Amino acid sequence: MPPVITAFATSPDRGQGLARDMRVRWALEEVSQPYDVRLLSFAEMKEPAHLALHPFGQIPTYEEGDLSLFETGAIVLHIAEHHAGLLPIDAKVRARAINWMFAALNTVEPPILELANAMLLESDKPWSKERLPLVMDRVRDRLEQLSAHLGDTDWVDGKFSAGDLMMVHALQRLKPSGLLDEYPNLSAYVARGEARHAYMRAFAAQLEVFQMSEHPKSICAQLGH
Ligand code: GTB
Repeated sequence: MPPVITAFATSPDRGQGLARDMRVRWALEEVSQPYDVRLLSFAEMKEPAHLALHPFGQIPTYEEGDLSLFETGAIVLHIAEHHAGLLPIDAKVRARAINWMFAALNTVEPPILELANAMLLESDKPWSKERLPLVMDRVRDRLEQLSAHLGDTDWVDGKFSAGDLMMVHALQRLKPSGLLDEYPNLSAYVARGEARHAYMRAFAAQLEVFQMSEHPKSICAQLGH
């Protein structure tokens, strides 16, 4: 039985790859593992059956036999540890790749999420205009540092790894802000991630869910299901 992940039945980004099941789909595609998807409405995410899998009522989750995981960092690490392709064999290089997964999640992503919240949820607040530049500068600090580290290399530490997967996905969230364009090597880094075949397969699968929810009949006909 393939693992089962959960995802939005109707993603707010209209299936554009920003919801976090994308990380898990991408990781599974990188290691060529098939998977099934259970789609959830927002209401179903807060019901006891899902809360038993994810105490915070979010997607994605990952079920494999009697193992059930939540948090994309833990899920992608689990996949990478059990299948070749996302973590180097050499113990020290492997540890450094995991180091970059944590850097993506704990150091780079938090100010990016703060900015997304500021732009999406706080723009009507009287203090929003004054606060936004501060939040943007906190993101710039991290981008400056990451850009300096990356220089003209393709990936953060040698070959593509789970560290790059998490980093690229965290950075993608910045696209509407325009901040990524201020760092051409980071824009190119994200584009390199998006050009990977595994990424494209994961993206297409996520987009298909949204299209099916909008136009179930015409998409089914196109896909021949
Ligand atoms: N730390 C957790 C992880 O990495 O797994 C965070 C999981 C998470 O934030 N899940 C979100 C969720 O379930 C979906 S991905 N939210 C519903 C809730 O909390 O009630 C976050 C997300 C949602 C929508 C967009 N978008 O539309 O652009 C982008 C990202």
